[in-house]
Amino acid sequence: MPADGTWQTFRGADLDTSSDLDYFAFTIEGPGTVVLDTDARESNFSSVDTILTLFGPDGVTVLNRNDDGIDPQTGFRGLNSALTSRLEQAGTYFALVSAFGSTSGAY
Ligand SMILES: [Ca+2]
Ligand SMILES: [Ca+2]
Ligand SMILES: [Ca+2]
Repeated sequence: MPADGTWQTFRGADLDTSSDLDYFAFTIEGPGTVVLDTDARESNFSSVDTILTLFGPDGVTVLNRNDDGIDPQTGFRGLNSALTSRLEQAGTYFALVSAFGSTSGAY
């Protein structure tokens, strides 16, 4: 997940129910671009329809949000969310993965 060419992959993440909220924290040491994506449908993990929300270091400010995106690695287009954000300040940021509607499952 973190910026500057480092891919970090979380495997086995799961929205157990449609109201589950999964938070991921990551820290950057300077300005950079962060790329986030979910692979539920692309990788046939499940049919969950993900939503990604990126929060600033205060954990409250929404910096970016995506429901249906384009995978930055593969170009896969669908209900999996993906987003790219330029972050100007060092700090710990938070990404939230949640489910659209009544879907749930691994992503
Ligand atoms: Ca979960
Ligand atoms: Ca979606
Ligand atoms: Ca991907």
